Amino acid sequence: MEEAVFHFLLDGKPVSCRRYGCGHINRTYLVKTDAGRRYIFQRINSLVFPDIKGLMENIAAVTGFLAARVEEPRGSLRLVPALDGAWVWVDGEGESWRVYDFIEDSLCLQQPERPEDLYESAVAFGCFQNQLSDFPADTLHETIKDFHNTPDRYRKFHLALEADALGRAAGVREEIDFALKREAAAGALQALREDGSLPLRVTHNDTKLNNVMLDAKTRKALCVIDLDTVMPGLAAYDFGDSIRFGAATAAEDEKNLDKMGLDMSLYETYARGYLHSCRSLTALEKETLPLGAKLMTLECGLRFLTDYLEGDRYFAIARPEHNLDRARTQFRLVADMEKKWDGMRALIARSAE
Ligand code: ADP
Ligand code: GN1
Ligand code: MG
Repeated sequence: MEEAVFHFLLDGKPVSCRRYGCGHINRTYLVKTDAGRRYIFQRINSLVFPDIKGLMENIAAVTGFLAARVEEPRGSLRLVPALDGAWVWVDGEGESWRVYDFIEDSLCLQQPERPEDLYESAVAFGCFQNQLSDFPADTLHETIKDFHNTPDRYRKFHLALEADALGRAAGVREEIDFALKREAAAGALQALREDGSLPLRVTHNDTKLNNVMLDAKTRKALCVIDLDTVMPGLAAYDFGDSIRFGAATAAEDEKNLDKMGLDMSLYETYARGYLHSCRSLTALEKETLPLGAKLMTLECGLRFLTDYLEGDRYFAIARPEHNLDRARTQFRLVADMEKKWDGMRALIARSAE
């Protein structure tokens, strides 16, 4: 890290550096300079993202496109070039680093502190999708192949289950059965994608509340961050992942499962903000939004469970059964969505009128 700070075109000399944020994937640092400027340094996770060149081309193209369209300077992430003009600098261990301007006077929340926070995140993601509706989606690299291809996530789950490398399967039979019971219906979105019924959009694919910056004073949406997974995808992925994270009544790794469920009022709040700011959706896209919520939650639980079976190689963990706890909350949330299914669909149908 000490070395990375000297390889980018910063305003001033670096005077401090510390770990920052709580993402699961990259290693993030906050760097300050003697000119009073702040920067976000990130070591990109090369296990998760094998094609860093393609990933950075996506981010440079999307941030360049957005920066030319938004007036507020904090309205888009801004990359800072390395001394040689490239967007990444590779350290002695072969790890890639990139730098963004720090988005000042902003907030990044792990959980909504009030419903308006979630509404604003919906506005941020809705605007993001709308602003990119004339961006050529097919020019983007698929930075993680089959990222939200739920049947393919099941295929990987089955491989992990058969291998059972750490002998953990016997202890999580209930969770395994929960996932298997839902496998047959889990391919619905992928089928609509493959038969062309749903348009391919530029999607963010990781639309958690903590990937949105809000203005610290007004608490209005500023911009969307964490663009590593920007790829061609379905609107339902982005809507769904936001609901999974933001309209849940408990944190993703809550141990007390009784606290976990879908907050219908937050669901309504997010849907309102999203549909209001993203006007370009087709009727079928709108209809598939609740399905996106259910399938993104199921898929995420399946990914956590797969990682638990494989020995926690993908998601960063802070305690031994962290991924299992995460899988359990996600499955509990799916079960609650199943109970509230008719209401979830009716609400979208009403909001879309
Ligand atoms: P990860 O993929 O690991 O989640 P993120 O890109 O989301 O990485 O960054 C992790 C955290 O760092 C964010 O949740 C946010 O708090 C903070 N962060 C990232 N980029 C910026 C930025 N440009 N300005 C201010 N904070 C940022
Ligand atoms: C990861 O990077 P972060 O923490 O925003 C993951 C998402 C999961 C999420 C679960 C590239 O997101 O897909 O939904 O954790 N990102 C990647 O919290 O796999
Ligand atoms: Mg993030």
